Amino acid sequence: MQFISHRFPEDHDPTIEDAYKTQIRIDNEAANLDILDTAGQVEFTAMRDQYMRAGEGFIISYSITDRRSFQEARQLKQLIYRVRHTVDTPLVLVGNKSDLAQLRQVSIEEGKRLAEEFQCPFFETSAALRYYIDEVFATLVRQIRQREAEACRVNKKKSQRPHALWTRLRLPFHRKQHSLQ
Ligand SMILES: Nc1nc2c(ncn2[C@@H]2O[C@H](COP(=O)(O)OP(=O)(O)OP(=O)(O)O)[C@@H](O)[C@H]2O)c(=O)[nH]1
Ligand SMILES: [Mg+2]
Repeated sequence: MQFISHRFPEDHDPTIEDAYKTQIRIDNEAANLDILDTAGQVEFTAMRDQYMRAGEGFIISYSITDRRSFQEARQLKQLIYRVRHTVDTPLVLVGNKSDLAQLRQVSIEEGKRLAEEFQCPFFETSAALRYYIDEVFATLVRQIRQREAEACRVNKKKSQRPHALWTRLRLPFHRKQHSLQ
């Protein structure tokens, strides 16, 4: 909500599933975002496999004041891996509630280490104070774009390969034909 509408509801209204659409410019290029705010509570996680399969990128966020949520971040990453069968998924790890330093249970170093393990960018944010909120989304969009560009390069190479192989296969015939003339 801070990202989309600069609002911060103080109460905890457990999410079942909320969807938001917005358009922003990142690195001078328009990005149409379809954001799915998913449920943290287990009783609302029925759709988890579907959104993990369909999502182009993920923000996994825990609360720095709640060690259990940090452990759940690792479980979520494993679930995403199990559903998608690839480690190559655009991802940003977020430790939220950085304004509540006096209640901290998870250090910045632990967050950074987990992000290294995940091989993804890491931010400590405060949704309450709107710290690093835009940066998280911009970073995720960059990750998605990077992955798309890589996929394009691989596909291009693949589509060129049969031709190259065919040329190589025909080469001896060409030579023979020439030598016969
Ligand atoms: N101080 C502080 N409180 C926060 C921050 N972010 C969220 N909260 C509070 O933490 C509680 C839970 O926030 P939610 O955004 O509902 O958490 P959630 O992870 O979406 O919860 P589920 O929808 O049940 O998964 C609310 O009371 C928020 O006001 C923050 O950055 N700082
Ligand atoms: Mg929620």
